[in-house]
Amino acid sequence: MKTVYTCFCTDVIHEGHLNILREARKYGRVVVGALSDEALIRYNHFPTLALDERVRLYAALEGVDEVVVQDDMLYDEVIARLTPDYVIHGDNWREGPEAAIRASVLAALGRHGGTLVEVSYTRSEETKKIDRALKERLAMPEYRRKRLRQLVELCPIVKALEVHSGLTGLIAEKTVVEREGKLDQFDAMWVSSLCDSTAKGKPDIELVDMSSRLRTIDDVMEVTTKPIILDGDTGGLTEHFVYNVRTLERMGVSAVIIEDKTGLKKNSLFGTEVEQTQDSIESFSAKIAAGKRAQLTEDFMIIARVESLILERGMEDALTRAFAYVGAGADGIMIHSRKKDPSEILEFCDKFRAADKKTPLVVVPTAFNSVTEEELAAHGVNIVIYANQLTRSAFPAMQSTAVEILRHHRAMEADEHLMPFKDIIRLIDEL
Ligand code: SPV
Ligand code: MG
Repeated sequence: MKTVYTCFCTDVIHEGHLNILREARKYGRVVVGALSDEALIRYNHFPTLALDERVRLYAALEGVDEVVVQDDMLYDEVIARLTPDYVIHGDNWREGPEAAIRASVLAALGRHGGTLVEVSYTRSEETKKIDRALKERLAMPEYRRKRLRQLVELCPIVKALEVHSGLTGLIAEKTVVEREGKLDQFDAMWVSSLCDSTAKGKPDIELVDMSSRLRTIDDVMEVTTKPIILDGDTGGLTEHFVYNVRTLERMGVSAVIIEDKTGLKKNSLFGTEVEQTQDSIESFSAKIAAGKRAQLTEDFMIIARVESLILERGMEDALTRAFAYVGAGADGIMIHSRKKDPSEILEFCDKFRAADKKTPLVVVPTAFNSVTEEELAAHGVNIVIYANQLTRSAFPAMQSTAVEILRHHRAMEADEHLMPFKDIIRLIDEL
């Protein structure tokens, strides 16, 4: 009896999967791989069913003889273990980032003389509807809100990208790259005060009010499913912060990061070039504790941002504050620096981790941008935020287009740098 292997990475079975199984049975005994949570997150979506539920779902399907767990997005290990005579897959992976996975499957099958069978990919109205329903479920507040905590548990490091509009949200949601044969994508989104303000042509001094920030979040939420971390500036007055925590939680935001500054907040990247006042440990701890008391779910995170290194108050002050804020109930610590050299950030992380193994650590490597995600993870960092790169890349591109049009009194010269409109439209989902 020949063995046929196929890997499923879905929480919902539709006609397309049943079609693959029907075809598979023609070749022999059918083994279905259930892709692990970690691999699924990188590959296409956050699971809405636990791995054991997915295994049971697949095992109950007619024509499935065995279900195994596939731990890696690449099939090498599973193919070496099972040496299937056939691997069967939809033909939709011949192009795009998935083509690299297909190539590695062909190579792995070649090692023992196995064959790849491709069936025409089913894309009916019904399967589209099911895919959409699955995506919409991921966007619901009760699913989205808890996802940041889940990702911190599952991923070596959670990667967040700055967003400030529906369009930038779509970029964070949909950008997938192939690297070393595997697919990669962002896990979460950061609604930056700097970029949200900049998009409105305003300075980053808590001038853009919470109603407007919520409007931005809602625009992003409308078209995405990934979890959202809000840059909550100083959190404002404690009496206001508690209401905002409730609102954010209800909307499905996963975390707010508040910084220990008081008075007129200025952007941290100015450091000591401008006057900035750090809050007292007591006052900021009271704000964190009040926020935690206001929360209704276990999901939402209030992350405390320590500004001691930005304000040149020293490592000891940074650590003392971090431990105090955790004591006050903070669900995570963000440590910030504007030095190009990452060593003070890494020193903080090592010293913090020596005493606290669990509380999530967040960093924003804008200045110290040479540090890699792997290095950060090795020093105990859980979340890395790319806080402003989308805005900083879009602005010069738009400005040079404006200059080109003015120079040439027409748009033709600018056009060669522009994305065709049909490509932009393809980003946008239709219901
Ligand atoms: C932001 O993105 O608004 C931040 C990070 O707060 S930073 O600009 O580096 O202070
Ligand atoms: Mg900010």
